[in-house]
Amino acid sequence: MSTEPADKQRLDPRDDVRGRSRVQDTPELRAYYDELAKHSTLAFWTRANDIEPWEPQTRYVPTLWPYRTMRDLVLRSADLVDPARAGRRVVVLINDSDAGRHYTAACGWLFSGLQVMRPGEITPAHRHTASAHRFIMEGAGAYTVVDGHRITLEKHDYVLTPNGCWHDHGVTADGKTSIWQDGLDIPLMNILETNFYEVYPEEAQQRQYPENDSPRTWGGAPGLLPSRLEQWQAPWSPLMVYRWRDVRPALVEFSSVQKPDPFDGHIMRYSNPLSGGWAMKTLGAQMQLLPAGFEGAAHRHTGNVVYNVAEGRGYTQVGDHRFEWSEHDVFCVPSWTWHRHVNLDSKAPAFLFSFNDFPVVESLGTYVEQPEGSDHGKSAF
Ligand code: GTQ
Ligand code: FE2
Repeated sequence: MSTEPADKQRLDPRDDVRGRSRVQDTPELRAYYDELAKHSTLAFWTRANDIEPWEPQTRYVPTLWPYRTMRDLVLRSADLVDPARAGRRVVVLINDSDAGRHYTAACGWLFSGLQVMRPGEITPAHRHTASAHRFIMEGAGAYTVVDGHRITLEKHDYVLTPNGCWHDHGVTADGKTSIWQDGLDIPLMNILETNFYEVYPEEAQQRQYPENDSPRTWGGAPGLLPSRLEQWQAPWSPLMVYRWRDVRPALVEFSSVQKPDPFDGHIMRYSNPLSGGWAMKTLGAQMQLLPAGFEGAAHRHTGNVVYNVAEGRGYTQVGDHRFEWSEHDVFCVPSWTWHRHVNLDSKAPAFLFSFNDFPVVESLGTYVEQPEGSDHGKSAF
């Protein structure tokens, strides 16, 4: 978005049409603009073409966080600060743009960070308006307690911490140093100015239910739901953890009978089993399998996505950037940016975990997708 004064703005030839702002500057107008500014106003036509772009203009840039570098940095934080003092010991992934630095965002209104916990450590219990979810990257013995539900966490499990739920996490004394990726809608909650925060009266919650009661109740077998339990009231998924030991074979089975999507290979969402929709209202997540040698076609869509490579090696072209990736590299695709995925392994599939703001974009009716070489979706209408 240009911050140049109106008199310096150059008219884009595309804007020299009826319905766009194309007012020529004059000394009288300039004096008028100065007067308006003194009264907390401005002339719409000096700003219109910027704030009503022909198509979405992202302020974020494609950014890669290679795990080779990130892992060392995250482990160093464990030597430097105690999670009880830090609140949460997290290295935040900042989009390489002014917007990323300003909003503490990985991409769009998505916050992301890498959290490390050593055996015996805990993150003190708290809650906030922001929703959170996590993808476990390495370690053993990690757990989280969400509103009294204790959930054990293993590598590549995906777990929810919905908005307003008390949560604390830790690694058991006999576990191993654990690293996971957090995703939150913190920038969105702050831009909406709806973000509250509270500390729990004790350092950690007492477990109020049997261990892993959420997956044991709601995730025993695909499609099998409890008949006689009270209907779930909350607007988020009652299934709070999605196990890699279930998710990986599900994608392999899916890919054995379906044609791959030209852009995303075989892609499945972590859904609310009661609705089939996204598991939370603001944050979505998916896992995709790129078949051996897969060369995806390019497309772009509204909505922001942050990826974490679960398995394999390949590259993703995002705008002008070619991000070569292998396990646990993180990268982002900003809204309306062309991208395509390639699996460089000719024998083995690759798996990409990703999270996104699609639930927000879809619920507002503003999801638009355009395949490369097509006019379809060139505008939202
Ligand atoms: O673990 O509860 O990366 O509240 C940022 C904010 C993690 C958490 C983050 C959080 C958490
Ligand atoms: Fe939190």
